[in-house]
Amino acid sequence: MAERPEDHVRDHILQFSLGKCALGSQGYNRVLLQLFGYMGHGKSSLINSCKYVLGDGDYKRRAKTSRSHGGVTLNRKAYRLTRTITIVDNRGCSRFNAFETGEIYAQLGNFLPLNETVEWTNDFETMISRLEDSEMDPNFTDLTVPIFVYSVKKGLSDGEKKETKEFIENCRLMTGVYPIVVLTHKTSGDSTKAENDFKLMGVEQIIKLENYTKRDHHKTPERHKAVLKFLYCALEDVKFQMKYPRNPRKERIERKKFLIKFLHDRDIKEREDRRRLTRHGHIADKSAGTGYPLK
Ligand SMILES: Nc1nc2c(ncn2[C@@H]2O[C@H](COP(=O)(O)OP(=O)(O)OP(=O)(O)O)[C@@H](O)[C@H]2O)c(=O)[nH]1
Ligand SMILES: [Mg+2]
Repeated sequence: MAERPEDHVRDHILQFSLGKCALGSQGYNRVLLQLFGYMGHGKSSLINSCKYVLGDGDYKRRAKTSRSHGGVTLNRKAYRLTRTITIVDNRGCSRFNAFETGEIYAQLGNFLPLNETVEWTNDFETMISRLEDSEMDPNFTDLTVPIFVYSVKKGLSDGEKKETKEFIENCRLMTGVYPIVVLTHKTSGDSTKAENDFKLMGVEQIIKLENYTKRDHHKTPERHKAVLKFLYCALEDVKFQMKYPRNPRKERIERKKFLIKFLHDRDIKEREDRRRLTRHGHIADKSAGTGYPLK
């Protein structure tokens, strides 16, 4: 049977090695694709799609998916895609304000261990104590690419756009790369509008696709190509970053500084909000806070 162009892309992904980058591996030994997004937008399904497209076997639901509403994935779990690439599933967020995202920035900076149940917390002391714990076994060797998964079925409100823009900008500050946006449910909504919304937020790579699911995993060339394109783009991003000299240890320290400042500012704001609300006779509501950038 004649080789199809997508077979070359698949081989390229399967054989990708950091050692073959322009300046060698520079101390990294793994590419970590870390998924984020709202609950039920297709993060776990994207992992299953990647495994399906890169493997030779049947469709398997390796990462557990939800029926519809989301909130199914609670732990952060890593799945090995190739010798070099690992993809990380994550708990979906209900919002992307400062109170939800602190945990994500700690994950992006590789300050939290993989494959462990981690209680999400907003408490400043607990977060700082976790950062200190991470020094026991510091991770300098993972090169992280953030992936924001968004279903075009939903549509972003103005408030969500503002929060998401700040989140995306902070992801860049934490990892050095703009997140790649994967728009799922491509045929169930206005994907062009969603694409434009994310472009306006500064996102450079936007992949529109229809995930393979348990209910519908009939292989089609377009679906296959879109999933491969997503992985190919992530590796192109990695190759670009690796053209420049990097210092993983120094980068980790810079990220830690960002994170501590973010957590500190958030704590102060939370206390102020609480004081103000208590003064007015209301009970403070953490989820009512707005997002603010790391800078
Ligand atoms: N038609 C279609 N269905 C999808 C697509 N992506 C996900 N689904 C379905 O949407 C539902 C939610 O998908 P999940 O992959 O569980 O979403 P998630 O983001 O992991 O959800 P949480 O872990 O709960 O935050 C499941 O029923 C999937 O089968 C897609 O691109 N197209
Ligand atoms: Mg999930």
